[in-house]
Amino acid sequence: MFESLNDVLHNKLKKINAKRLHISEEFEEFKSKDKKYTIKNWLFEAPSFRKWRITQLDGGEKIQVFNTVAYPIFKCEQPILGVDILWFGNSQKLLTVLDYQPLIQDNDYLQKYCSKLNVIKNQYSEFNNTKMKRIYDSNKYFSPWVIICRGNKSNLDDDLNNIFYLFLEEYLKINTFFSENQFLNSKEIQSKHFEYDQYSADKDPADKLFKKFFGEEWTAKFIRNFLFTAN
Ligand code: BLA
Repeated sequence: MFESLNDVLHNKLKKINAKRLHISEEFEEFKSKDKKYTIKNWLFEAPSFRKWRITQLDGGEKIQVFNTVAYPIFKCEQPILGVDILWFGNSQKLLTVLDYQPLIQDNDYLQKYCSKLNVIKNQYSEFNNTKMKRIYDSNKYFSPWVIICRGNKSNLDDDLNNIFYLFLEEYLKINTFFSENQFLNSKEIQSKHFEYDQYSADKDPADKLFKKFFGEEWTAKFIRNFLFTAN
């Protein structure tokens, strides 16, 4: 599932001259012992992005996940792109979280780099939810306009592809339109990126799933060496 999102993203990556990087075999594709769960990962680097990772988890009817994070180069203060999309087949529930994840919560920064999200979400009422449960702090690395949908099959079939396309398109425009930093220098950007990884590694509810499917040892390595490497 989510092949179409992955295709859209791979095509965009080609357009921005992204280069696929080698990753270790056990992260490229890994199966649970019972073969019910398969995780696949891709890693890219582009002139404006020091790291762009993609994860797809195929758990058949039970769970499907598409997750991607883009880290701009340290010279560039724009938000980190964060996407977490989950489909739970048994309950037919969709959870999507799409955000231009701000490095700081300064109002001018948020307006400049994140406010396009509001324009996008206003076109899709089912995605116009900003309320989070208490897993993450909504004021830390999330924008006021984070696009959240707790939806169903119709949201998955009708809107998700369009909204993902727009979300990606607008994010890449930020990168072309604003080349000068106004709020942070490279050193500050770097430390924000590392703090983001540390914070996310601490909070990400994915590790429970991964441990259950793929075991403690693989999960610890995966989180530290692929998802949130802080480098
Ligand atoms: C929530 N993400 C979740 C949940 C799970 C995952 C199990 C809780 C589901 C629930 O509340 O019903 C699972 N996260 C994963 C998996 C991966 C993962 C399998 O990263 C695989 C790599 N999460 C991110 C990124 C963002 C993010 C980049 O990894 C930013 C957009 C957001 N995930 C996010 C948020 C929630 C969540 C905000 C909670 C939603 C809420 O509070 O309502």
